[in-house]
Amino acid sequence: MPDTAQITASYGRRFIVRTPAGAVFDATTRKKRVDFACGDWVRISPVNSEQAVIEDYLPRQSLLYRQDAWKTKLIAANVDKLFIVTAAVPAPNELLQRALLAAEAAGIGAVVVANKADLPETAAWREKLSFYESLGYPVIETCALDNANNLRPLMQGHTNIFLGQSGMGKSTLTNALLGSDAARVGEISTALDSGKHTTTHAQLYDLNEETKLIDSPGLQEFGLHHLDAAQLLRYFPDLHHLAGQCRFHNCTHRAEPGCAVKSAAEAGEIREARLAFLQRITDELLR
Ligand SMILES: Nc1nc2c(ncn2[C@@H]2O[C@H](COP(=O)(O)OP(=O)(O)O)[C@@H](O)[C@H]2O)c(=O)[nH]1
Ligand SMILES: [Mg+2]
Ligand SMILES: [Zn+2]
Repeated sequence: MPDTAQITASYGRRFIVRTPAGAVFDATTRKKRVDFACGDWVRISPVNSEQAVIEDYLPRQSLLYRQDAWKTKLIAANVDKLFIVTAAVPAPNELLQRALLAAEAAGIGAVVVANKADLPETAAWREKLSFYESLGYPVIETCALDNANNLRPLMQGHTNIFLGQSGMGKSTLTNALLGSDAARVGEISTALDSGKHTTTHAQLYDLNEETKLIDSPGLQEFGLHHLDAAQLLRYFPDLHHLAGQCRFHNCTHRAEPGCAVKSAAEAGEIREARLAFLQRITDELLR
């Protein structure tokens, strides 16, 4: 008789699952293809008091994933708040913008964390992040080395996830919130090495009875192949109003006549950098 349980850790093909009563099992799947993610509620068949087999997953409230031209990688299921952890050091890449698109597409609320507020480089980064604040995303500054208490009110009652590049401080923030060293922290210098000291799998923690937090491995890439190029504008709060306004349904927003986005850019109504980002993602999806 199958029981239900939640996946609290996913190691590729092996999982840790926990029942509502608190029983924990080491679990494998029957199928070769693994389509379960940390946060999934699943039906399990216990094999003994320590091991179980995952039969199936229950309907998901949300699914966060990324996809490149070849494969799909599940990030987490049933998350309803995404905290994108950024810092001035190491150098931020395009991941923030991509993760925001993925959050919009998945219908998940997003918060931008500006960690390492203690570093002098943070001043310039703060300025860059003000753009995202103007789009309506909360931008919260933290210094994980002190505490992360200003994140607590935003997390309360939600299933939250920390997502971001390696070395931004996701695991340090997790530990600050848990008041323990449960999550493995990597030194900046080794964060991009073999992964020995960095987070290698997604892990779900309880902050309190109603509040969960998933710490995830650093992402170098965030493929968005699961998004539809024609729908892309809807996921940009600053370009949203231009959705459906281009003459061509499959407009690449480069040289087409009647491109509403190009017109808005020429009129100085939208940022050049955002147009360039939109063009890049559109090309990627149409390729
Ligand atoms: N100066 C400073 N360093 C931090 C802060 N938060 C984390 N770090 C350091 O950044 C490095 C990477 O942290 P880690 O939590 O492993 O990052 P993750 O890869 O995002 O999980 C470690 O050396 C941390 O001590 C912070 O607020 N300020
Ligand atoms: Mg980590
Ligand atoms: Zn266009």
